[in-house]
Amino acid sequence: MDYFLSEEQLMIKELCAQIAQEKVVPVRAELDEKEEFPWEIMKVMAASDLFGLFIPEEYGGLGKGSFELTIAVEELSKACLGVSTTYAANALGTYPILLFGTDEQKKKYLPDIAAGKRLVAFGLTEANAGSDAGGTQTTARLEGDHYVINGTKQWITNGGEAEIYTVIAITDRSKGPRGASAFIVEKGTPGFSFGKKEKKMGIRASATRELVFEDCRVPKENIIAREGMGFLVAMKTLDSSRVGVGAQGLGVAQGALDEAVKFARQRVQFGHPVIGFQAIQHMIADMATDIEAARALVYAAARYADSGAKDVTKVSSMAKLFATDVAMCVTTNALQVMGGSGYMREYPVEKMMRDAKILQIYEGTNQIQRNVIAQNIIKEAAKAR
Ligand code: COS
Repeated sequence: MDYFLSEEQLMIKELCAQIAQEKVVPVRAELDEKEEFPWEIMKVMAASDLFGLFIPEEYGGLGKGSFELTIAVEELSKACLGVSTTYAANALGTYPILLFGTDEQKKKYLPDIAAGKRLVAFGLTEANAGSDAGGTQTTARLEGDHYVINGTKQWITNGGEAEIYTVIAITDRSKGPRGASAFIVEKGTPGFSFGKKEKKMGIRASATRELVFEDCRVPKENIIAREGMGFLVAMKTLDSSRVGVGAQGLGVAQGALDEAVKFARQRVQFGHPVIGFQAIQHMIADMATDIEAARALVYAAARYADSGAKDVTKVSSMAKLFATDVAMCVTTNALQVMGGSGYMREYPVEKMMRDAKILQIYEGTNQIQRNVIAQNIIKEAAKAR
């Protein structure tokens, strides 16, 4: 289908497709096997200005939006979700500064982020605060000109590799979610260290670590927005970022379908290429239809977000939910089309299936997305009455 991309958007798509083919595809299996962080690919993306896509020009970026980021993430995800997670999580970590930062904070951090000089990570999740993001235990206490942060964040994408961290901590426990605040913490700040790198089922090129804060003193000007706005910062950040997770689902699904079609055209059984069998054709037709529906929804959600609409929560959750469920279904069925070959590491589809699973879990499980969608429908119905 033609989504009427502008010339500039087509250029971004082609550039990312080229990086994916030339730089990602040749090394993705090795990065997965060795659990190696894709620094070389990140350098290529930085040199191509791709880290600045969604950052305003006045802060050194290209001044584009969610839609352009979606296209970039989709193309990278066709090749490797470990690589695209590294890139997309950088945007996730940047949104708190972009959406709520002061001009000084933006001037201080965004140009380096846009240039890809400093990678970013978002620190929300904790051992006992996963789906229940309001259950944050990490604390930040104001002492003179500094906040003193104590606590541990868990499963943080880009942890250890990133230079800049946007972190949610409680400044007033008596206020529940309204007692959370958001902070910028730089790598190297005394009292801030990292746990071991997690061993994962998929997206093994991406780094996942604990962030450990032990009397970590950050200047009080590093608070994002005001005390008590941390939960809102986190929710608005996720509203913006979940469209990108949808784009990841879309990309990996398309990548898996392309592999399955290529395989089925050359695999001969009973004297015919298996693509000639209706059982295979129907699976391919279903996969392609699901992917197109996911693309239409993800692109519409990204364009809606770029229109300046305030109420993006429901549609970004829908895009994440639908496209990532499609990703799990399509990668599983693509592997099935390829039979025993699909299960082997010689082909990329088993990795795509392992990688796809996280999309239904991170940035809010798909069960949480359904809660968010339903809550918003209930609110809309109450308003309409
Ligand atoms: N935008 C603006 N405000 C929002 C919001 C959003 N997207 N989501 C919630 N809020 C507001 C609510 O309106 C409410 O405000 P009031 O106190 O004025 O009524 C406040 O925030 C608390 O909201 P709620 O009561 O819905 O919070 P819950 O503790 O029930 O949690 C969910 C809400 C489950 C949606 C939230 O915790 C969540 O998104 N969890 C998943 C977290 C996640 O994605 N983790 C992955 C980590 S990042 S990889």
